[in-house]
Amino acid sequence: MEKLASKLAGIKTVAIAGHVRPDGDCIGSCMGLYLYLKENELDIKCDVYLETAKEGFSYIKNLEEAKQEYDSQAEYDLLILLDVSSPDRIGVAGEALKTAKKTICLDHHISNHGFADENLIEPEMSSASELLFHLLEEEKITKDVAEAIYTGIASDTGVFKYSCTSPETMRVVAKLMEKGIDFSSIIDQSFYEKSYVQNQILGRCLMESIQVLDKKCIIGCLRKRDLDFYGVGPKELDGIVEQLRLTRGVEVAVFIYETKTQEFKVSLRSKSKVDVNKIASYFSGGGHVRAAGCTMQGSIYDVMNNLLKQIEKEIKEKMQ
Ligand SMILES: [Mn+2]
Repeated sequence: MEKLASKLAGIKTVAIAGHVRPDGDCIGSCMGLYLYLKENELDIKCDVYLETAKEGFSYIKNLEEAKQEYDSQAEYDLLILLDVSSPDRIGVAGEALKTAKKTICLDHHISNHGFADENLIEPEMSSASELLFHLLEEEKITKDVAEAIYTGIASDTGVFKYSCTSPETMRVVAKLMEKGIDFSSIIDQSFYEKSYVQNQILGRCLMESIQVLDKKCIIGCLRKRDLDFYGVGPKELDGIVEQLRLTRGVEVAVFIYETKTQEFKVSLRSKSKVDVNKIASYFSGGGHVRAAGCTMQGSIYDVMNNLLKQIEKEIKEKMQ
């Protein structure tokens, strides 16, 4: 693969940007590239834009330098977008797509149609971070850069277990490990660690969960009053549905939380057979075969009844 350096001739200013509500891959790839350019391209002035710096990623060097607001006076020779699948998903630096002299997009989403001047889209790769690795010169990747890229790969592969993890992903990961990174601590901090209240609300939801449909389906539900009691928002409910899914014998996991009176957000996961995208789509939501979601109106009893009818239909169809 042609290295990024070949695209930097004559470039004096670079803006790096990711997508709205940045995840681990977005933060890891943006910061990895930012640190790499700062360390190796001393003539280039570089800014990185990330909407929010999520808690848990504070070990990434210079993360505090990421800008959360776009300076409309700024002019860049080059805008590099990472993990951004469409123009409307560019976070704070959306304006730069029009004003930068040249734009490059590095991405791995199959849905990316190529909206930048130059587009490097590799849907076979686990993450934008894995793609970025191939564009950098390996010997110039320092431990700090390796930590950021490793974070991105670990995040998008669900710590190397999702089907997007390839043997090539693991070869890249091996090279990052050789840079001396503390991979155990990175995985703990960026992926598994929860705040105390997050653990409390997870426990509460698991404790009150119920198994239905011959124990093939598990449902966990949190009401608005529970969320208010613990003082948690939707962002802090990540991972609950995944824990429900890991219940032995369960095929479909459902996590429901109340957003306002008579309105519920529903997350669906399946293990190996049921197409939860089909179920979510029935209720005007969507997602993937094994992970999908929708918003539903009505009382909690209506929501559960309507959902369970569709889940039962799918389970009967796929599991008999
Ligand atoms: Mn990604």
